[in-house]
Amino acid sequence: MDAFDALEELERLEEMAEAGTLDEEGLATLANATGGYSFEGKKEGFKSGFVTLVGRPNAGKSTLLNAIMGKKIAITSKTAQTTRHRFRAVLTKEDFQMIIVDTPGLHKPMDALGEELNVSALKALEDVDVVAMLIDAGQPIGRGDEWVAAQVRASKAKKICVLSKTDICNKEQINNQRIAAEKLCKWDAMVGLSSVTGKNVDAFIEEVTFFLPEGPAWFPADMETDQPMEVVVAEFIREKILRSFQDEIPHAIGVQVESMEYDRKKDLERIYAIVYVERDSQKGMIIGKGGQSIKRIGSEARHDLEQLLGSRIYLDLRVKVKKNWRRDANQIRRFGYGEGLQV
Ligand SMILES: Nc1nc2c(ncn2[C@@H]2O[C@H](COP(=O)(O)OP(=O)(O)OP(=O)(O)O)[C@@H](O)[C@H]2O)c(=O)[nH]1
Ligand SMILES: [Mg+2]
Repeated sequence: MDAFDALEELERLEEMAEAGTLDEEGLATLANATGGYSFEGKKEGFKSGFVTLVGRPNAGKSTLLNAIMGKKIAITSKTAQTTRHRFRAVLTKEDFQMIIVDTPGLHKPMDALGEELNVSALKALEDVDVVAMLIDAGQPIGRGDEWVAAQVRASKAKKICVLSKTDICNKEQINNQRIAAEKLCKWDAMVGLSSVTGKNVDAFIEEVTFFLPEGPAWFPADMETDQPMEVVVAEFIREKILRSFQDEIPHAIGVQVESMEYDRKKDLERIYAIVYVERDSQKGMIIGKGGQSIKRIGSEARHDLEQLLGSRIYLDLRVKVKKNWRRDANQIRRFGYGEGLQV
C-alpha cells in the first residue's frame, strides 16, 4: 500500500467513524494513524486537495510544478516525454495544502513505454479536485490538444485552462489562444502564466485553492514529494543526459540508483547509479571520447544533487546496455516509470 492508498483507507475509516459504524479496531487504527499531523491539525477553514497537471508533451507541466514549489523537484527539458512518472509534490501553506500531480505528456504512443506513460497520465485524472490543462500559448492548438481536452471533459473535477509560456508570446497571440482554448472545454477558470518569469503563478495557485474543498493537512508540512529519494536522484541524472543529447538517445535511456550511503563524518552522500541504454553505439556516445561525456554529465548532476540533498556528493555512474527495454513492460516498471512496479 503506498501513501496515497493509505490515505484513501483513512478517508474510508473517517467516514465510517462519522457515521458511527466503525468498530473498536477501526477506531484504534484511525486514532493511531491520525495522531500525528492530519486530523488533529485541522483548522477552521483549512483547505486541502489534489490538482493534476495535464497537457501535450513539452507544454510546461513540470516547469510549472517547480515554479509552484519554488524549487526544483521535477526534471524538465526540451525533449518531449521528459516526465516518466506520475509525480506528486506537496505544497503546504498557512491555510491550505495542495497536492500537485505532474504527469507524463499525453501523446500518440509509439511503443510500450509510450503506452505506459499515457495510462499513467490518464489515471491521474481520476479522483482529483482540480484538473489543470496546460496549452502552450505560442503553439497552434492541434489534434493532440483536442484529444487531451476530450479526456479532461470526461473528468468530474473542476477544470482550469493554463496558457503557458506567455513570456515568449505577444498579447495578440495570447488573446487568440484564449479564444481557441475556449472552444475545447467548458473551463471553470483560465489563466495565462509564465513559469520562467513567475508571472501569474500565484494567481494560478489562488484559483486552484479556491476550488479545493475544506479538509485537513494530509501530509507533514515538510514533505515535498511522494517519490523515494532514489527515484528523484535517478531523474536528476537522466535530466542531464536529456539536455546533452538530441534525437534518439534521450528516449533510449533509463537510470537506476543502485545505492545511496550517507557518510555523516564527511557529510558526503555516496551515490551509485547505472545508466541503461539500448545499444552498444549509444553506450559509446554516453561515455564519450576518453570518458569526457559521462564525466560532464556526472559533474552537472552532482551540482544539482548537492542543492537537492544539501550535502557533498560522490557520484559513481556506470553505463550498461539493456536491449529493447522500451518494449518490455516489466523492465519499464522496474525502472519505476509509468505506474512503477506494483508490490
Ligand atoms: N520561455 C518559457 N519556457 C518554458 C516555460 N515553461 C516551460 N518552458 C520550457 O518548455 C520546455 C518543456 O518544459 P517541461 O516542463 O519539461 O514540459 P512538460 O510539459 O513537463 O513535458 P513532458 O514531461 O515531456 O510532458 C522546457 O525547455 C522548459 O524550459 C515558460 O513559462 N516560459
Ligand atoms: Mg514533464
